[in-house]
Amino acid sequence: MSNINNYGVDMNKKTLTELSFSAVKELNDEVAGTCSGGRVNIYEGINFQGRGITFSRGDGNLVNNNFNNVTSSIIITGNERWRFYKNANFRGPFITLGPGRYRTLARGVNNSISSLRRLS
Ligand SMILES: [Ca+2]
Ligand SMILES: [Ca+2]
Repeated sequence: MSNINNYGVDMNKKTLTELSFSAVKELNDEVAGTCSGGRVNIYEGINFQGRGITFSRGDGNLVNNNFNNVTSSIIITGNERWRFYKNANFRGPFITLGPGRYRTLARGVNNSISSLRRLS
């Protein structure tokens, strides 16, 4: 599997044709259009409704963004996995999610995420 983030880092060594082909091959148009090294979008409502916020690395305390314990849906672009924690400072129970669109979150995760970080 190629790694979009690595392509970003190594972009100067590769041709634009190679980059475009890899991105389009592995991601749908919507995701590819917003992908530039991996992002997560979290939303306060299910089905990506309500307020949303985007991170490229993570956040150790979602209180800072007025987003504590409200996340109900998630979109992950790029090739990285992300880890979402029940407590601030990357503590407590967590779930790990790969690229994709998560319209709802499991009971116990929904409205409980307080910090998140990109893995690798
Ligand atoms: Ca919510
Ligand atoms: Ca929490």
